[in-house]
Amino acid sequence: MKTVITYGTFDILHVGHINLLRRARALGDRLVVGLSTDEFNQGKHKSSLLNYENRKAVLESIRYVDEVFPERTWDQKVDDIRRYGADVFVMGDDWAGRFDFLSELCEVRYLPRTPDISTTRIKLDVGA
Ligand code: C2G
Repeated sequence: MKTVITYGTFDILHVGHINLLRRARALGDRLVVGLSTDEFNQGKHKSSLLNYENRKAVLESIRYVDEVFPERTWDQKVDDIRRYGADVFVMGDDWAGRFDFLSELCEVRYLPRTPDISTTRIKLDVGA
């Protein structure tokens, strides 16, 4: 069982998120997702429109996602990788280099972001 792990806020889900999740899942047999809690988002200076429970329910309904767990701190990734026995850590390449230290535990992959779409832009477009 090859486990892939990734993290994010996944607010107002869009094709950029789906492309990331689909490609991450294709790297293994299961994908577990660390979903930023509302409190952690404040620490990231990101306010999500949808709260954690809402974002979690949406992610759990996606065929590429096998499990969703809370991301509460920047420092939990090592423990998460060990707990899930993750073989591959995946993020979009806007994070390139930021998590290279995890390569001691598992493969670290940065996948190209999907261009021209972001939750921030969607919020601006709808005046949220
Ligand atoms: N993403 C993407 N293409 C986009 C938008 C997002 O590939 N057009 C990817 C991001 O690179 C990230 C994932 O989708 O890997 C989730 O994006 P966000 O919800 O914006 O997550 P972020 O705020 O980057 O949180 O500890 C890591 C953080 O929790 C990451």
